[in-house]
Parts: sequence; C-alpha cells; structure tokens
Amino acid sequence: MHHSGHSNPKGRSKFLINKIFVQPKLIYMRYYLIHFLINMKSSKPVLIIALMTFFVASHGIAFAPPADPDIVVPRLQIPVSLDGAIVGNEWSDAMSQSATFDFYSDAEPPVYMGISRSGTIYLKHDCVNLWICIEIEDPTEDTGSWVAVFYDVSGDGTAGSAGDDEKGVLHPDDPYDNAMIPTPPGYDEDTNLGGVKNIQGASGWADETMVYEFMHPLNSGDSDGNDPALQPGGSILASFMIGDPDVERSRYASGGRYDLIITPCPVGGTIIQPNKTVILTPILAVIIISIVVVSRGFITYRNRLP
Ligand SMILES: [Ca+2]
Ligand SMILES: [Ca+2]
Ligand SMILES: [Ca+2]
Ligand SMILES: [Ca+2]
Repeated sequence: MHHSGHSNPKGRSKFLINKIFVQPKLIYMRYYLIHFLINMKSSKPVLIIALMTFFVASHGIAFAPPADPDIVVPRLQIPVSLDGAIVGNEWSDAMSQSATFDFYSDAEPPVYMGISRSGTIYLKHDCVNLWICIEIEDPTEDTGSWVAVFYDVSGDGTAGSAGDDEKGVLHPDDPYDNAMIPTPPGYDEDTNLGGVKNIQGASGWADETMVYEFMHPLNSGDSDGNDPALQPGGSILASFMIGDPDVERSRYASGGRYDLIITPCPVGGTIIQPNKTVILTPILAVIIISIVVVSRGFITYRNRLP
C-alpha cells in the first residue's frame, strides 16, 4: 500500500481509567466521603489519609479527557452484496457513524492540511464476520484511493502501531490485509509474513461518492498477520482512515478512533427455562394481599356489629 499507518497516540490506560472511574456513582461516592470525613468522630489518621488520597485521586480522574466513543456493532439482519455500491436497504440494519475525514500531511508529527471530507461508517456482524461499509464524498474518481481500518491488536491504545492489524480496500476492488511491523515502512502484507489474506471487498465511485464495502472474520486465527481475535461480546479499538491521490498520495485522512463493541450472539441453542418461583412470586403476592385486605375488611365489619 502507498500509505503509512499514523495514528493518534492517546493512552489506552487513560481510556480504561475513564471507563472504570468516571461514572456518576463515583461522583456521588466522593460527596459521601466528604460527608463521612466531616462527621467522623474517631481520629484514626491512617484511615483519614487513605480516604483523602482516594478523594484527591478520584477528583483528578474525573477530569481526565473523554474516552474514545463506543460503536455498538449490531447483528446482521440484511445480507450485503460486496459490489462497491449501497443498493437498496442493504446497510439499513447496520450501526452508522458520521465521520469527518481530515487530511494530514505525511510529516512527523502530522499536520492538518485544511482538507476534510465527510463520510459515513457502517458496521454490522454476523457472529463470524465483521461487515464494513465506508461512504465518502469524493469529487473525482481516482485509481489508488484507499480506505483502511487499523485494529489495536497489540492493546497498547494506539491503532496503527507495530503489532496491530490493518485491513482495507484499494480502489478499484483490491482488498488488502496488512500487519503493522516495527521495521520500515511499518507495514507489510500478511502473506509476506507467513500469514493469510483474510478479507473480501469491493469499491465503487458514483455521484461524487466513493463506496468501500468489505468483510473479514472476527477471528481469522492468523496471528502471523496480526489479525484481531474478536468474539461476539468482545471489543477492540479501531481507527478509520482514507487516502486519495487527488489530494496527494503521501497524505491520508483520519476519520476518528472508536471502540467497536461486538454485540453477543446466542450460544449453542440453549433455551433458558423461566424459573417457576419468579412466575409464582407476583401471583402469591396478590393472593396474600387479597387475604389480608379481605380479613381486615371482615374484622372491621365485625367490630361495627353491635
Ligand atoms: Ca453493495
Ligand atoms: Ca497498538
Ligand atoms: Ca490475515
Ligand atoms: Ca492482517
């Protein structure tokens, strides 16, 4: 591919801290702690210091930058034809995410070039494969335009660094499966690294719009190609990028980073029988309440009797 895999080196740890700690519950807990400290009768210094430390730490964490947005990837209901065109309602059951692809220079660090294109990312899964469509405004059709999804397989919080996976489509109709590697140019095709090409897809241009449609296994089993080992119910950090020789071959545009959450799938056809106690509890409650009300009414009636 004629591009490099830059990405925003934000920390995964910060993301996790946000996800775990920046919750309304925690904020309430902090106010509870203030109240507790003020009203504490006993003076146990160690306990006070521990609680103060927690309070200060939670205060700092609460003001950490926002996490990468979540995209909940639903299960496929409508089959897709991978032909590089959105036909009928084939993507209407997908999660769609509006994205602005900002073009950056190839410099280090990358510099925003003042060029942006708006697009939509569609995602859905069929429990085995992830299906992706990326639709981007593009005034001219250019051979060599590309789209790429970088998956943070290494789990270091950067999607597009060594150890990660890259999948995408080069226009026209040339899907590719790369691995990000530590040696220049920083990527290579899976098949050159002892891996397997695990992607199908197509691209098309019409009405000043590029459409890339592709799919790949959630878990290809190809560790040589740095492919993700996703499962229904799992999640992964992904970064979306496009390139266009019309802008300049060495430039690329980022469409943002998201946590893709793969919705769970039913396992093995197990039907969970409803618990009989759960069904009977409301019925029993109604019966008991009725008995109490009737007997109370009866007692009241009897007491009124001369
Ligand atoms: Ca299609
Ligand atoms: Ca990574
Ligand atoms: Ca592969
Ligand atoms: Ca790969």
